[in-house]
Amino acid sequence: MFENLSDRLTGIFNRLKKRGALREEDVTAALREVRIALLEADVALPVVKDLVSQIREKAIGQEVLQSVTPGQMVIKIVHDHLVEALGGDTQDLNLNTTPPAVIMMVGLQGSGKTTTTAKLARLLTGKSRKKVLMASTDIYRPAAREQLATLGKQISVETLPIIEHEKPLEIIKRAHEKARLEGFDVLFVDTAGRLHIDKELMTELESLESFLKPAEIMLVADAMTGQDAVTVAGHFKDRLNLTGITLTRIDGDARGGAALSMRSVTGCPIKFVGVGEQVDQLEVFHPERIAGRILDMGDVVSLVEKAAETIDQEEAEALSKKMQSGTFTLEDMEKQLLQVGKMGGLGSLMGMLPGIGRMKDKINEAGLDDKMVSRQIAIIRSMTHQERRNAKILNASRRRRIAMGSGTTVQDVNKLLKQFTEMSRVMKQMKKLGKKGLARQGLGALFRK
Ligand SMILES: Nc1nc2c(ncn2[C@@H]2O[C@H](COP(=O)(O)OP(=O)(O)O)[C@@H](O)[C@H]2O)c(=O)[nH]1
Ligand SMILES: [Mg+2]
Repeated sequence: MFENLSDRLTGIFNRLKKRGALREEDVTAALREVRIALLEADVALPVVKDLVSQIREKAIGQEVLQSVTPGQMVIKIVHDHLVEALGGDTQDLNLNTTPPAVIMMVGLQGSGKTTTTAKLARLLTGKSRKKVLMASTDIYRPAAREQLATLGKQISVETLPIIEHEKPLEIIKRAHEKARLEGFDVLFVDTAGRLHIDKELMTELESLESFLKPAEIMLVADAMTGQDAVTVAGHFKDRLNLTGITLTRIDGDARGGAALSMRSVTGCPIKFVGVGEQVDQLEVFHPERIAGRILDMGDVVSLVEKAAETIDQEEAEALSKKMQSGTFTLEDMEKQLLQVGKMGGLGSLMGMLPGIGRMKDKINEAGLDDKMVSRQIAIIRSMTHQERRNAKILNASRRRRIAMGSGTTVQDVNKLLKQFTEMSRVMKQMKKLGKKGLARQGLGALFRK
């Protein structure tokens, strides 16, 4: 089997002794590997070309963070770019129209339209408590409409009664009328597919679209289709106003390249992924998961992220300004404590940062553990905004109230305030240390007794 991308990039960058900014020739060498990885993940060639040139522009000249290798840095840059290319945030169904909101499902035969229709209907009737009607216009495949009816029974969602010899346009007119008269919120139209794109089908779908004016036209595509995905998606996009994509069979061993291709060719967000045959096996699309799958790079991204957060230069700078103006508050301390949590707790933090690793003994001595961190956060959260901004007003009665509110003792509150004072003091001293040292030292101050 292939080595994964991290191994390959680490190999390339092992030759490098010097750290600092990523140089053009190193980036070029790395991107050769990235290109192969993308092609292996079944991303279509034109899409790969685009991605690689965009990534090159971003990577050259980037500073390599301390505590990660240049290879890891490149992977992080590639990963972030893929996430962006996949559409960044997750996206919901658009039901924002006069009811019934019509959701039209399109795609090749066997892509998973009927199954996905039922999955989405189940989602909407369940959590969102919508009144949902489903109708199938697949008059070509025997028993295609019965398949939807059976699924409907299974999930207790109504389907349009089947009338023999009705044409697709007649079916949807009847469905729309029923939905309107009987106060349905959402109408799913599960359309017919073909094994390949054909003119006749496209014309039919266009006429359905112009009658229904759907709030969503969801392209359902099989994640395993790889390269073909681009052509298919392109054709649908040319003829219909696609608004979203559901990628099915992501539970198979496809590496997710189809997702990138689809997204790039249609410009439509991927909204859901099918993760199995059962009606509950549908998930909201998460770009990071697919990006991770495409790059097959294990923990590298989270490692770099953690390192980046810890020595987040901007944050350190902001903090440094606060120090200088003497405005470090309990709110800032809470932010720092939350960061510890985000980084996977103290244990994983210590493994990652040499600066913290050295403090291990002190940490043990102080009896500092993850539980203590969440207790401290609870204490700060039990304070009023005024108190968080001005710790000086915390008199005995306020401290008693905070202890009660956070389920701790007054001793705990006192201890936290002592740490806060100590942190402020240490931070003032650290001012001269410069940006990089600051964030780390800020945390370090927590570990003093
Ligand atoms: N493993 C897996 N199978 C799926 C998924 N979605 C659909 N299928 C299966 O794919 C086959 C075709 O699905 P169907 O909904 O009938 O496709 P349609 O022709 O587009 O309506 C069925 O056997 C489904 O159970 C999925 O996300 N994962
Ligand atoms: Mg079907």
